[in-house]
Order: sequence, then structure tokens, then C-alpha cells
Amino acid sequence: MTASAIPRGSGATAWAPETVVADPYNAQTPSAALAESVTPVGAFFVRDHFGVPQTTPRRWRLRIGGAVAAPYGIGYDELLAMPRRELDVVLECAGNGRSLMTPRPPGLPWEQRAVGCAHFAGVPFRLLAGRARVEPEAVEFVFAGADSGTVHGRPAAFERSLPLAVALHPDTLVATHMNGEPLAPEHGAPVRLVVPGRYAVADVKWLVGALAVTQPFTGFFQAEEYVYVASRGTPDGPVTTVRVKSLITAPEPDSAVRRGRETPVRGRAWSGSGVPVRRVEVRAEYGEEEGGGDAGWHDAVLGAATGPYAWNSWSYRWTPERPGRYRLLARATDEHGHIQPPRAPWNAHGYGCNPVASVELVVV
Ligand SMILES: Nc1nc2c(c(=O)[nH]1)N[C@H]1C(S)=C(S)[C@@H](COP(=O)(O)O)O[C@H]1N2
Ligand SMILES: [Mo]
Repeated sequence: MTASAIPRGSGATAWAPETVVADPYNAQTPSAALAESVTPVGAFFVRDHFGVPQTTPRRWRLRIGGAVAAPYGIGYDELLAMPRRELDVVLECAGNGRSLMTPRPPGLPWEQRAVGCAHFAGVPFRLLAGRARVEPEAVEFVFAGADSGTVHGRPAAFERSLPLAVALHPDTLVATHMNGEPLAPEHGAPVRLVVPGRYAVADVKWLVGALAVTQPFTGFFQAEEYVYVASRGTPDGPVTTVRVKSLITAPEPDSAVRRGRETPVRGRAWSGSGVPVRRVEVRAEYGEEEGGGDAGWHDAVLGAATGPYAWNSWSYRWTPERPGRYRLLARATDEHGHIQPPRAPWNAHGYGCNPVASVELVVV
């Protein structure tokens, strides 16, 4: 299918995410959809811990409370009437790429496609918090979803906190729309949080609570899951900023390309916290050996991103000279000089996996 034939919005009959676990539903973005700069809703990866709760816009309310002078609740229509902001944002699950780690940590066996980029619209949370008048001793906001289940044999909701400065950043959105349409049930309808530049565990779906707290939150999804443990070079603690990463979207793995013919190599690259990608490099290794053949790194051409939190496309024209097996590698560097490491940076839960991208293929 050509890119122009890909439907936008949620009426995407041509797409279905690839199921990783059926219940609760977890699925990754199909490879072909990564060619689009905005991932169609019908193709967008889904990460659910407890399943989709029953919520409707009519019954929905967000309660803002805790260490605030004026706690209150807001309904959907009132939210829609507030000043809005629109941003293209890459969402990436912190566990994306986990299946590349050895030994493979426990958790969903994501390949590298628990990622997508969507156009979100919503109200900056700071406007809502402003009305509640946050007390000076507040240090974080705890955001709660309407979904719940069992954790360690006890009932638990999905809750995750953000430091005040991140929660009150003008780009942290209480989002109602994704790609121009009201949020789909699996993506948090009617209202979710979107925190650009952070791993998507921060983007609490089916958002119903925002509680200012005076001590750092230590709930299950804050202090037990979605934390780096036993990682090299990174202090243990909650996953935060999305690490610089690239994907190769063409050619496909194990495809055959012709010797002497120009072959387009394409992909996507992104980094966290609104830090732009500065550079993507490509390298072609020949044969079984690592570093075989003309193994230099060559600059790819970077396409423009549609905003500070969107991803870039990139492309490189490769003309293979010899028949045989090749490994194409790609690595991105961001404006802060962060670069993808050669190997998956191991940690006990398998988060932040951003090694150099690679695709093996054969030249005939
Ligand atoms: N309420 C709630 N919010 C949630 C989750 C969840 O299970 N419940 N999963 C989180 C995780 S880990 C990720 S990666 C993103 C996935 O967002 P998506 O399903 O819209 O792609 O939602 C986050 N928000
Ligand atoms: Mo996630």
C-alpha cells in the first residue's frame, strides 16, 4: 500500500495494531504505518494494564484536589470550552524494544513498535491547576485513571505522578482529541494526559484525578514498575525522558535488494523533552562479521519534524556493491549530543531500550 492510501483518523479499516497480548489488549504499531508522520489512530500501539474502563463524556469528571486551596471538579463540556493547545507528540512505551535485551527482562515482549506520533489537542493542565491554587508545599501531582485492577492482591488504580514543574509545563495537556477526533476508548476516552518528551507511562488515560501531594508519590506504577533498576550509567528511579532513538522502516528485514542499484533506506528518529534530533547516520556492514565491508557511518538526510515533540523522517541512498548478506544500521544523535548506544542498555525491567537500529537483508 502506498503512503497516500493510508487513511487518517480512527476510521482506519486498513489498519489494526499487531496484538501482543489479547487481554488486557496490548498491541504494537504495524511497520507499514511508521511511514506516516502522523500515525493513524487505528494503527497506534496500545498499552493497557487493566483494560478499558466504562466512561462517557457526559458522566466524566476530573477532580483536582490535595494540597490546593480550592479543590474542584470539571466536566467535559466545561473542559472543551477552555483555551486549547495542539501538539504533535511521539508516544513511546518505556518497555519498547525490551525483546532485544539479553537476558530478556520480564514484561511485554515488545519489538521496537510500541511507538507512534499523534496530533493531540487539549487544555494545558496548568490552567486547571491554576484555578485550584496549588499550595506552596506541593511537590508533585498524582494523576489517576478510571481503570483499576489488582496489584499484589489488592485493588489498585492506575496512578502516576509528575514533579510540579513538569505537570505545570505549558505543553502538558489534558487531551480530548487525537488526530482531530475525540479520543478512542483504547487511547483514554474521553480525556487523557499527554506529557511531551516523557515515556508514555506518564500519559495517564481515562484521567479522573489530579492530586497535589507534599511528598514524592510511591505508588506501584511509580516506585515498583516503570523504574530503572540495576541499569548501568543511569541512577535507579522512575523512567522519565524518552531516550534518543531511530528506526529503519525501509527496506524491510530479510528483503532482497539488487546489487549496483540505488536502494532507499528510510526511517524515523526522535528524542525526549523537546530536544530535536541533530543527526542520523547509516552504516552498511557486509557479511557475517560485525564491522565487515565498508563499515563507515554516512549522514542520512533529515526530514523536518512537525513540531518540537514530533519525530523526524530520514533517508539515505545506498548502492550495495557486492552480493551477499548485509546489515544496515542507523543511529540518531540529538541536540544535547545523546547518541544511540551500540547495544541495548540492560536493566531489570527492560526500559529505555535504544540501541542502534539494525535490519538484515540480502543483496542479489
Ligand atoms: N489509565 C491508564 N493510563 C495509561 C496506561 C494504563 O494502563 N492505564 N498505560 C500507560 C502506558 S505504560 C503507556 S505506554 C501509554 C500507552 O498509550 P496508548 O495506549 O494510547 O498508546 O498509556 C499510559 N497510560
Ligand atoms: Mo508504557
